[in-house]
Amino acid sequence: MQAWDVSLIGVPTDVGAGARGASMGPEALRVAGLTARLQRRGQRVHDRGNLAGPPNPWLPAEQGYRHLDEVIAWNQRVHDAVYAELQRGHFPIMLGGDHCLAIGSISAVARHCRAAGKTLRVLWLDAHTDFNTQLLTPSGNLHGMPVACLCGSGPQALTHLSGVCPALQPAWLRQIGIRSVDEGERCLVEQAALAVYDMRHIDEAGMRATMQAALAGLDEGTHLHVSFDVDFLDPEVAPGVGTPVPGGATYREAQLCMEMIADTGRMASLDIVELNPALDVRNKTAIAAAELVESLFGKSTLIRRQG
Ligand SMILES: [Mn+2]
Repeated sequence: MQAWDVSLIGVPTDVGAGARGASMGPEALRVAGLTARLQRRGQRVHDRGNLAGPPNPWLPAEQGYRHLDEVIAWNQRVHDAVYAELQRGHFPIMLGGDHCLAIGSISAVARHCRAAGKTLRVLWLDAHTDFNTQLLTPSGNLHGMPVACLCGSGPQALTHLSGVCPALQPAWLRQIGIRSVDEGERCLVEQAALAVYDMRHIDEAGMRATMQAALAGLDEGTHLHVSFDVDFLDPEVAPGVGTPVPGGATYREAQLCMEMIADTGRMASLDIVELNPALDVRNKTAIAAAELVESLFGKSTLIRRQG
Protein backbone atom coordinates (compact mmCIF):
# COMPACT_ATOMS: atom_id res chain seq x y z
CA MET A 1 0.00 0.00 0.00
CA GLN A 2 1.19 3.41 -0.97
CA ALA A 3 2.08 5.79 1.90
CA TRP A 4 -0.37 8.65 1.64
CA ASP A 5 -0.95 11.87 3.44
CA VAL A 6 -4.38 10.93 4.76
CA SER A 7 -6.69 13.76 5.83
CA LEU A 8 -9.53 12.98 8.23
CA ILE A 9 -12.53 15.29 7.80
CA GLY A 10 -15.16 14.92 10.52
CA VAL A 11 -18.71 15.84 9.49
CA PRO A 12 -20.80 15.70 12.66
CA THR A 13 -24.36 15.84 11.39
CA ASP A 14 -27.42 13.65 10.98
CA VAL A 15 -29.56 16.13 9.01
CA GLY A 16 -30.17 13.53 6.27
CA ALA A 17 -31.05 10.63 8.56
CA GLY A 18 -34.25 9.26 10.06
CA ALA A 19 -32.69 8.67 13.49
CA ARG A 20 -30.58 11.07 15.53
CA GLY A 21 -27.03 10.11 16.52
CA ALA A 22 -24.86 9.73 13.39
CA SER A 23 -23.65 13.24 14.24
CA MET A 24 -21.50 11.58 16.92
CA GLY A 25 -19.89 9.22 14.41
CA PRO A 26 -16.63 11.12 13.79
CA GLU A 27 -15.64 11.18 17.45
CA ALA A 28 -16.54 7.50 17.94
CA LEU A 29 -14.23 6.58 15.05
CA ARG A 30 -11.44 8.62 16.63
CA VAL A 31 -12.07 6.92 19.99
CA ALA A 32 -11.81 3.56 18.18
CA GLY A 33 -8.22 4.50 17.30
CA LEU A 34 -8.58 5.33 13.63
CA THR A 35 -5.52 7.60 13.51
CA ALA A 36 -3.18 5.12 15.23
CA ARG A 37 -4.48 2.28 13.08
CA LEU A 38 -3.74 4.23 9.89
CA GLN A 39 -0.32 5.20 11.21
CA ARG A 40 0.42 1.51 11.81
CA ARG A 41 -0.31 1.02 8.11
CA GLY A 42 2.43 3.52 7.29
CA GLN A 43 0.10 6.43 6.55
CA ARG A 44 0.79 10.06 7.53
CA VAL A 45 -2.45 11.17 9.17
CA HIS A 46 -3.70 14.75 9.34
CA ASP A 47 -6.84 15.05 11.46
CA ARG A 48 -8.53 18.24 10.22
CA GLY A 49 -11.08 18.13 13.04
CA ASN A 50 -14.77 18.56 12.35
CA LEU A 51 -16.55 20.79 9.85
CA ALA A 52 -19.18 23.14 11.25
CA GLY A 53 -22.70 23.49 9.93
CA PRO A 54 -26.33 24.08 10.84
CA PRO A 55 -28.01 22.08 13.63
CA ASN A 56 -30.61 19.42 12.92
CA PRO A 57 -34.01 21.17 13.15
CA TRP A 58 -35.89 17.80 13.24
CA LEU A 59 -38.83 18.84 11.08
CA PRO A 60 -41.16 16.85 8.81
CA ALA A 61 -40.57 16.61 5.06
CA GLU A 62 -41.50 19.52 2.82
CA GLN A 63 -42.25 18.64 -0.81
CA GLY A 64 -40.54 15.29 -0.40
CA TYR A 65 -37.38 16.47 1.36
CA ARG A 66 -36.47 16.76 5.03
CA HIS A 67 -34.02 19.50 6.04
CA LEU A 68 -33.09 20.31 2.45
CA ASP A 69 -31.47 23.68 3.29
CA GLU A 70 -29.33 22.10 6.01
CA VAL A 71 -28.36 19.16 3.78
CA ILE A 72 -27.26 21.59 1.06
CA ALA A 73 -25.21 23.67 3.54
CA TRP A 74 -23.39 20.64 4.95
CA ASN A 75 -22.72 19.13 1.52
CA GLN A 76 -21.26 22.37 0.16
CA ARG A 77 -18.82 22.39 3.06
CA VAL A 78 -17.98 18.71 2.57
CA HIS A 79 -17.41 19.28 -1.14
CA ASP A 80 -15.06 22.20 -0.50
CA ALA A 81 -13.09 20.41 2.25
CA VAL A 82 -12.68 17.17 0.29
CA TYR A 83 -11.74 19.00 -2.89
CA ALA A 84 -9.09 21.03 -1.07
CA GLU A 85 -7.48 17.82 0.24
CA LEU A 86 -7.52 16.22 -3.21
CA GLN A 87 -5.87 19.31 -4.69
CA ARG A 88 -3.08 18.97 -2.12
CA GLY A 89 -2.56 15.38 -3.27
CA HIS A 90 -3.96 14.00 -0.01
CA PHE A 91 -6.22 11.00 0.53
CA PRO A 92 -9.44 12.35 2.08
CA ILE A 93 -11.41 10.22 4.54
CA MET A 94 -14.81 11.76 5.24
CA LEU A 95 -16.00 10.69 8.70
CA GLY A 96 -19.80 10.95 8.76
CA GLY A 97 -22.32 11.72 9.59
CA ASP A 98 -25.15 10.27 7.58
CA HIS A 99 -24.86 9.07 3.98
CA CYS A 100 -26.31 12.24 2.39
CA LEU A 101 -22.80 13.65 2.87
CA ALA A 102 -21.50 11.40 0.09
CA ILE A 103 -23.14 13.85 -2.32
CA GLY A 104 -20.54 16.42 -1.28
CA SER A 105 -17.58 14.09 -1.06
CA ILE A 106 -18.19 12.24 -4.32
CA SER A 107 -19.01 15.49 -6.15
CA ALA A 108 -15.56 16.71 -5.07
CA VAL A 109 -13.94 13.46 -6.19
CA ALA A 110 -15.73 13.69 -9.56
CA ARG A 111 -14.55 17.30 -10.01
CA HIS A 112 -11.00 16.22 -9.16
CA CYS A 113 -11.11 13.29 -11.59
CA ARG A 114 -12.29 15.53 -14.44
CA ALA A 115 -9.47 18.00 -13.75
CA ALA A 116 -6.83 15.27 -13.38
CA GLY A 117 -8.00 13.18 -16.35
CA LYS A 118 -8.74 10.20 -14.11
CA THR A 119 -11.43 7.57 -14.59
CA LEU A 120 -13.74 7.47 -11.57
CA ARG A 121 -15.00 4.21 -10.06
CA VAL A 122 -17.21 4.27 -6.98
CA LEU A 123 -17.76 1.25 -4.74
CA TRP A 124 -20.89 1.74 -2.64
CA LEU A 125 -20.92 -0.68 0.31
CA ASP A 126 -24.41 -0.49 1.80
CA ALA A 127 -27.58 -2.33 2.79
CA HIS A 128 -29.54 0.21 0.72
CA THR A 129 -29.28 1.47 -2.86
CA ASP A 130 -29.86 5.11 -1.71
CA PHE A 131 -31.49 5.80 -5.09
CA ASN A 132 -34.69 7.44 -3.86
CA THR A 133 -36.21 10.62 -5.23
CA GLN A 134 -38.57 13.33 -4.03
CA LEU A 135 -41.61 11.63 -5.54
CA LEU A 136 -40.85 8.10 -4.36
CA THR A 137 -39.32 8.56 -0.93
CA PRO A 138 -41.43 7.22 1.91
CA SER A 139 -39.67 9.45 4.47
CA GLY A 140 -38.07 12.46 2.78
CA ASN A 141 -34.76 11.59 4.46
CA LEU A 142 -32.00 12.64 2.09
CA HIS A 143 -29.62 9.90 3.25
CA GLY A 144 -31.76 7.64 1.03
CA MET A 145 -31.09 9.79 -2.06
CA PRO A 146 -27.34 10.42 -2.53
CA VAL A 147 -26.88 8.01 -5.45
CA ALA A 148 -29.87 9.52 -7.26
CA CYS A 149 -28.52 13.05 -6.66
CA LEU A 150 -25.04 12.11 -7.87
CA CYS A 151 -26.58 10.55 -10.99
CA GLY A 152 -28.46 13.80 -11.71
CA SER A 153 -31.85 13.27 -10.10
CA GLY A 154 -32.64 15.57 -7.18
CA PRO A 155 -32.56 19.21 -6.08
CA GLN A 156 -30.40 21.34 -8.36
CA ALA A 157 -28.18 22.60 -5.53
CA LEU A 158 -27.18 18.97 -4.85
CA THR A 159 -27.08 17.59 -8.40
CA HIS A 160 -24.81 20.43 -9.59
CA LEU A 161 -22.33 20.50 -6.68
CA SER A 162 -19.47 19.08 -8.74
CA GLY A 163 -19.89 21.75 -11.44
CA VAL A 164 -21.20 19.24 -13.98
CA CYS A 165 -24.49 17.34 -13.80
CA PRO A 166 -24.56 14.43 -13.41
CA ALA A 167 -21.43 14.13 -11.31
CA LEU A 168 -21.53 10.37 -11.69
CA GLN A 169 -22.53 8.09 -14.55
CA PRO A 170 -24.35 4.97 -13.30
CA ALA A 171 -21.79 2.88 -15.21
CA TRP A 172 -19.03 4.13 -12.88
CA LEU A 173 -20.78 2.73 -9.80
CA ARG A 174 -20.81 -0.72 -8.18
CA GLN A 175 -23.07 -1.38 -5.19
CA ILE A 176 -22.31 -4.25 -2.83
CA GLY A 177 -24.26 -5.77 0.09
CA ILE A 178 -27.70 -4.43 -0.92
CA ARG A 179 -30.70 -6.00 0.79
CA SER A 180 -33.28 -3.23 1.18
CA VAL A 181 -34.74 -1.33 -1.77
CA ASP A 182 -37.99 0.66 -1.54
CA GLU A 183 -40.83 -0.31 -3.88
CA GLY A 184 -40.60 2.65 -6.28
CA GLU A 185 -36.83 2.71 -6.04
CA ARG A 186 -36.60 -0.76 -7.59
CA CYS A 187 -37.87 0.57 -10.92
CA LEU A 188 -35.39 3.45 -10.95
CA VAL A 189 -32.50 1.11 -10.15
CA GLU A 190 -33.61 -1.07 -13.07
CA GLN A 191 -34.00 1.88 -15.46
CA ALA A 192 -30.59 3.29 -14.57
CA ALA A 193 -29.06 -0.21 -14.97
CA LEU A 194 -27.12 0.21 -11.73
CA ALA A 195 -24.58 -2.56 -11.13
CA VAL A 196 -25.93 -3.97 -7.89
CA TYR A 197 -24.30 -6.96 -6.20
CA ASP A 198 -26.99 -7.70 -3.66
CA MET A 199 -26.77 -10.14 -0.75
CA ARG A 200 -28.29 -12.87 -2.89
CA HIS A 201 -25.45 -12.41 -5.36
CA ILE A 202 -22.93 -12.65 -2.53
CA ASP A 203 -24.72 -15.75 -1.16
CA GLU A 204 -24.64 -17.45 -4.55
CA ALA A 205 -21.29 -16.36 -5.97
CA GLY A 206 -19.36 -15.72 -2.76
CA MET A 207 -17.62 -12.49 -1.80
CA ARG A 208 -14.47 -13.33 -3.74
CA ALA A 209 -16.17 -13.65 -7.13
CA THR A 210 -18.40 -10.68 -6.31
CA MET A 211 -15.41 -8.44 -5.65
CA GLN A 212 -13.53 -9.74 -8.67
CA ALA A 213 -16.49 -8.64 -10.79
CA ALA A 214 -16.95 -5.31 -9.00
CA LEU A 215 -13.26 -4.45 -9.29
CA ALA A 216 -12.79 -5.60 -12.89
CA GLY A 217 -11.33 -3.11 -15.33
CA LEU A 218 -9.41 -0.86 -12.94
CA ASP A 219 -6.12 0.47 -14.30
CA GLU A 220 -3.47 3.05 -13.46
CA GLY A 221 -5.78 5.81 -14.66
CA THR A 222 -8.54 4.89 -12.20
CA HIS A 223 -9.41 6.79 -9.03
CA LEU A 224 -11.31 4.33 -6.82
CA HIS A 225 -13.61 5.92 -4.24
CA VAL A 226 -15.10 3.72 -1.50
CA SER A 227 -18.32 4.87 0.17
CA PHE A 228 -18.63 2.63 3.23
CA ASP A 229 -22.02 2.74 4.90
CA VAL A 230 -21.55 0.81 8.13
CA ASP A 231 -24.97 -0.84 7.67
CA PHE A 232 -23.31 -2.85 4.88
CA LEU A 233 -22.33 -5.08 7.81
CA ASP A 234 -24.72 -7.48 9.48
CA PRO A 235 -26.34 -5.87 12.55
CA GLU A 236 -24.77 -8.59 14.73
CA VAL A 237 -21.39 -7.14 13.80
CA ALA A 238 -22.54 -3.54 13.55
CA PRO A 239 -25.55 -2.72 15.75
CA GLY A 240 -24.69 0.99 15.90
CA VAL A 241 -26.55 2.14 12.78
CA GLY A 242 -29.83 4.01 12.26
CA THR A 243 -31.31 1.71 9.62
CA PRO A 244 -30.15 -1.85 10.40
CA VAL A 245 -31.20 -4.62 8.00
CA PRO A 246 -30.67 -8.29 8.91
CA GLY A 247 -28.68 -10.54 6.63
CA GLY A 248 -25.70 -8.32 5.89
CA ALA A 249 -22.04 -9.04 5.28
CA THR A 250 -20.39 -11.10 7.98
CA TYR A 251 -17.18 -9.92 9.57
CA ARG A 252 -15.13 -12.31 7.42
CA GLU A 253 -16.95 -11.37 4.21
CA ALA A 254 -16.35 -7.70 4.95
CA GLN A 255 -12.68 -8.31 5.69
CA LEU A 256 -12.24 -10.11 2.36
CA CYS A 257 -14.06 -7.29 0.56
CA MET A 258 -11.74 -4.70 2.10
CA GLU A 259 -8.57 -6.72 1.51
CA MET A 260 -9.45 -7.21 -2.15
CA ILE A 261 -10.00 -3.46 -2.53
CA ALA A 262 -6.60 -2.85 -0.93
CA ASP A 263 -4.99 -5.35 -3.31
CA THR A 264 -6.00 -3.20 -6.30
CA GLY A 265 -3.87 -0.30 -5.08
CA ARG A 266 -6.34 2.12 -6.70
CA MET A 267 -8.32 3.43 -3.71
CA ALA A 268 -7.74 7.17 -3.38
CA SER A 269 -10.64 8.45 -1.23
CA LEU A 270 -13.10 7.06 1.32
CA ASP A 271 -16.33 7.84 3.18
CA ILE A 272 -17.22 6.15 6.47
CA VAL A 273 -20.87 6.94 7.19
CA GLU A 274 -23.98 6.08 9.20
CA LEU A 275 -22.16 5.05 12.35
CA ASN A 276 -24.60 5.89 15.15
CA PRO A 277 -22.96 5.77 18.60
CA ALA A 278 -26.33 6.40 20.29
CA LEU A 279 -27.40 2.93 19.12
CA ASP A 280 -24.03 1.19 19.52
CA VAL A 281 -22.88 -1.21 22.23
CA ARG A 282 -19.62 -0.15 23.91
CA ASN A 283 -18.35 1.38 20.63
CA LYS A 284 -18.34 -2.09 19.02
CA THR A 285 -19.48 -0.82 15.61
CA ALA A 286 -16.89 1.95 15.51
CA ILE A 287 -14.16 -0.55 16.37
CA ALA A 288 -15.35 -2.96 13.66
CA ALA A 289 -15.40 -0.10 11.13
CA ALA A 290 -11.93 1.04 12.16
CA GLU A 291 -10.58 -2.53 11.85
CA LEU A 292 -12.07 -2.80 8.37
CA VAL A 293 -10.46 0.49 7.38
CA GLU A 294 -7.11 -0.98 8.44
CA SER A 295 -7.73 -3.78 5.97
CA LEU A 296 -8.62 -1.23 3.29
CA PHE A 297 -5.15 0.19 3.89
CA GLY A 298 -3.47 -3.17 3.45
CA LYS A 299 -3.57 -4.97 6.78
CA SER A 300 -3.39 -8.70 6.20
CA THR A 301 -2.66 -11.69 8.39
CA LEU A 302 0.36 -12.89 6.43
CA ILE A 303 2.79 -11.27 4.03
CA ARG A 304 1.04 -11.98 0.76
CA ARG A 305 2.52 -12.50 -2.66
CA GLN A 306 0.38 -10.87 -5.33
CA GLY A 307 -1.18 -13.11 -7.94
MN1 LIG B 1 -26.32 4.42 2.68
